[in-house]
Amino acid sequence: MLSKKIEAALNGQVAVEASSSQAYLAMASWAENQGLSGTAAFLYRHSDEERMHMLKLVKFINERGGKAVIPALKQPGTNFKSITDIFQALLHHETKVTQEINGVVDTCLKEKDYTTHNFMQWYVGEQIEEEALARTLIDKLNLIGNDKGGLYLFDRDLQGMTGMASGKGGANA
Ligand code: OFO
Repeated sequence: MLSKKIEAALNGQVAVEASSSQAYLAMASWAENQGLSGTAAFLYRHSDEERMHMLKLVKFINERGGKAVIPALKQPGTNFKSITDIFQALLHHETKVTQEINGVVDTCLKEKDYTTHNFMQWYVGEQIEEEALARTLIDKLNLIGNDKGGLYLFDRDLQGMTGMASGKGGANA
């Protein structure tokens, strides 16, 4: 049985994951309208993964005797200057998500809820991968600069790349 504090912390994280999914959906749509179909495909997948992160929390809360709260969402940012701008915003967003996850983990330790602490470790691991991948993509974009050919190849590479979770966690974990 979840304590009220843990239930509230997990529901807070439900809202964070839902707004991440929404934010990446807006980025995917922007990329699609720019003709960056590989980037769009990558971001659509990433948005789906964030939704799965949210669902995983919803199910855990309900299974543990709590009540998951499905939140209302604010409209995400839609004005991006460039593809680099997108990935910088994504990294910035993920860094904030990591802080939120660390906050939940901290609450688990304070409440001595080791079951939820264990459950949250999956999210801790996921964040390491997501931040690392976002940094790698930003580094590549910085190397490419304004080279159109490089950008074309970058976009094509993203087409086949599985989402931020590199296919090992994500939807089915
Ligand atoms: Fe990108 O993060 Fe979910 O957890």
